[in-house]
Amino acid sequence: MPDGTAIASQPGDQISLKSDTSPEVVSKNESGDHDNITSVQQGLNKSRQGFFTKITGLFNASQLDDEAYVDLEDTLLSSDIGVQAALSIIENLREEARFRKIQSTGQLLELLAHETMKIMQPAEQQWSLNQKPYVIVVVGVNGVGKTTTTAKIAAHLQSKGKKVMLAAADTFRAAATEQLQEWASRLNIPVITQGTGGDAAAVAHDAVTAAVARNIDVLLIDTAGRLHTQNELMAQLEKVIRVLSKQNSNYPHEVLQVLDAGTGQNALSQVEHFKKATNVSSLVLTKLDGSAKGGVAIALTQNFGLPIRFIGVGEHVSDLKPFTAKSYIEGMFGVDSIEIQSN
Ligand SMILES: Nc1nc2c(ncn2[C@@H]2O[C@H](COP(=O)(O)OP(=O)(O)OP(=O)(O)O)[C@@H](O)[C@H]2O)c(=O)[nH]1
Ligand SMILES: [Mg+2]
Repeated sequence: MPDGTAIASQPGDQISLKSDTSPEVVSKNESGDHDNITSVQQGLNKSRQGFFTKITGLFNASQLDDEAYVDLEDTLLSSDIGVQAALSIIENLREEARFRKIQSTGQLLELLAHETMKIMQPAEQQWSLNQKPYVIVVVGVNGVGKTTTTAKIAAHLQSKGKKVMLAAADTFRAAATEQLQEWASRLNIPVITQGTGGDAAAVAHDAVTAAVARNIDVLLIDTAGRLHTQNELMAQLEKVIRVLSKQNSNYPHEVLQVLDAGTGQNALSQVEHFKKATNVSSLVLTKLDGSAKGGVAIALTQNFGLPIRFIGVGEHVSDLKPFTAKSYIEGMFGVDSIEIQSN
C-alpha cells in the first residue's frame, strides 16, 4: 500500500481551477483525498500568501501581453522556484497560450497550474516499503526537523498497521537521544539508543539486528544535524551508510533528506552536498506552515527529480502530510479543487 503517494495525472489531463483564494476553502474533490487536501491547504496558508497569491493578483491586474509575462517571470523568480523552472514554465506557457488561443488571464492561470503539475509529477512516487525491515536513514542539516519528522513518519506508518522501530543515531548532540526516546514512549514505539558520545554507526548496526530479530516492517534511523563543511561529521554519516550496506547490500533502502522549506534556494545546495556524501533518495519538506514560499519544492523537483515523501505543516505529530502534486499545487494556489479529467 503506497503511504506517501496518490493520484497521478496522465499526460493531457485537463486542469480547471476555481480562483477562490480563501484560506478557509474546503475541497470538494472527488478523488478520496479530501481531508489531505484540506489540511495541506490549511498548512500552506502562509506559504500561499507569499507565493501564488501574488501571482493571482498579478493575473487579475494585467492583460495577456509581453509585460504580463515579464511580471510573471519576475514573480516566479522571487518565489524560490528557481531560474530553470521559472524559465521553462514561462516558455511552455507562452507556447501553449498561443496554441490554444488563450485570451484571459484566468485561463492562463489554469495553464500555469498545469505546467507546474507537469514539473511536480516526478516528486510523487509510489512508496512501496517492499522489504522487511525497510531501512530509512534520515539526514539533513541542523534544526531542519529530522527528529520530529522521524517521529511523525513513525506515527503515520504505525497508523497504517506497520511495525515500526526507531534508532537514535544522533550521538553527537546532548539530549538528542532523550528527544527521540520521548517521542518513542509517547508513540509506544521501540527505540534503539546508546547515548551521547556513542558510535552512530554502531547504533545503526544494532538497530538493524534488533529490527530483523523483532520482525519490524520499517526502521527509521535518526541522525545528527550536520553541515557539509563539518568533515568529521560527514565522514561519520558515510560510515553509518557503509556499515549498513555491509550488513546487507540493500541497506539502507532509503536515505531521506529533511529540508526546512524556509531556507529557500539554499535547500538546493543542501541536497547537492548531502548527495556527495550519501545517496539521498527522497525528501521531506518541513515548516511549510511558516512563511516559506513553497516554490522551492518546484525547484527541487526540477533539479533532482527525487520523490518528496511528505510535507511538514506544523509541530504536532499529525502535521505531516503525504505529498501529492495535486494537493500541493492546490494548497499553493489556494484553489478549492483542481479537477483532473482524462481526455
Ligand atoms: N512549524 C513547524 N515546526 C517544525 C516542523 N518540523 C519540525 N519543526 C520544529 O523544528 C524544531 C527543530 O526540530 P527537530 O526535529 O529537533 O530538528 P532536527 O533536524 O532533528 O535538529 P537537530 O537534530 O538539532 O539537527 C522543533 O521545534 C520542531 O518542533 C514543521 O513542519 N513546522
Ligand atoms: Mg534531531
